[in-house]
Amino acid sequence: MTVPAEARCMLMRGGTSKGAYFLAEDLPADAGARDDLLLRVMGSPDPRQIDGLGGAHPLTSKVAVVSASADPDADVDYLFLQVGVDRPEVSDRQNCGNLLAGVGPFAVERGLVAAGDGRTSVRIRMVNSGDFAVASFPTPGRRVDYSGTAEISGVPGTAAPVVIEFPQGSGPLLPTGHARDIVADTPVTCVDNGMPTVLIAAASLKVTGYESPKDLEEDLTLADRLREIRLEAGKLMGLGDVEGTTVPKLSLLAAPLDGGAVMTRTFIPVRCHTSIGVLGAASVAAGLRVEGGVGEGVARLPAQGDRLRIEHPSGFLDIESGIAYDAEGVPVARRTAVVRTARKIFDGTVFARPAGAAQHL
Ligand code: NQM
Repeated sequence: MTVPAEARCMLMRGGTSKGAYFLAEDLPADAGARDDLLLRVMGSPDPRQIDGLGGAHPLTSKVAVVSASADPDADVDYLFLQVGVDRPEVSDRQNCGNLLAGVGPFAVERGLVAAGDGRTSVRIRMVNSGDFAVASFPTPGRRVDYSGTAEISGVPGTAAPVVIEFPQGSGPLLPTGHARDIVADTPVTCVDNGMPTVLIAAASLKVTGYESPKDLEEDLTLADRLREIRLEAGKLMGLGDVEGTTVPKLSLLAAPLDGGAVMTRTFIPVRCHTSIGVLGAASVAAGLRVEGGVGEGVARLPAQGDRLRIEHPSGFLDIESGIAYDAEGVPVARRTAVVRTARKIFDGTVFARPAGAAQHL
């Protein structure tokens, strides 16, 4: 297998994550060769990722692969790859709604989509799940303008808003078929509105849900409980053995502190998120609305409207998300919408660490 030593790459912040964006044609077509290159580009495996682009955290060890779409309902295909930090793994088992925020601007920058005069909408097929999203963002003078006044918690300063809308997803909202399951002696709601997520009342794990991510990560008893719950819930959700995968995520729920609907601490799945993922928040929001779910008695849902404020360790994420019940009484997600921001950080050629310095699985 010959793996190239360099590739054209754009580093972007997408929402509260950061990742390397590539055109599919700029990476090897063979998935093994591609993953080998990406590990070396990111500097993995190494807890500091010192010899690559990665930022030593799952939220900054991400890759977006973008190409023109053959699907008549999409302009571009977006494949998300999570690159392990200290493990030589590249996973396509999950989506990322944060890097998604950079996909439309990147598609315009690379000439895959022609910019509109003023605003551009890009229809995106998320290859990992087969779901669709539409991202729209300002393009004055037919160029992407990253500057603006939108603010998102977890990112300093302001930037241009990227409005992302998700029509109804393709899979069941409740993958186990129940609003509530008992998993490893713990009541949970398993939900998937774009990100398979296990909702758990923080109190049922004997934590408050207001601890810092660092304190929660250092709680080894909690880590064991979460691992046990995740393995069992993964099976119930039809995901099989999830020991080595990044889904499902786990969101601990507590009463809101600042006027929102709920406070969250989300494990992705071992590290505790410093905010919350976009699709993770979409899943929490939909899960809170399910009658009989574990959010009941914890969350405070607004009396009307689809907008919910999900509180998290660095602020909040506002999301529009509603559910409806079908003729059989099964809850289904309706449209979800969110505002993110994104920014081009650099564009150029990335030089990968030489082969042989790490072992590829
Ligand atoms: O849920 C982190 C992130 C994510 C995923 C993760 C995401 C999403 O914050 O849509 O964006 O859950 O691994 O980037």
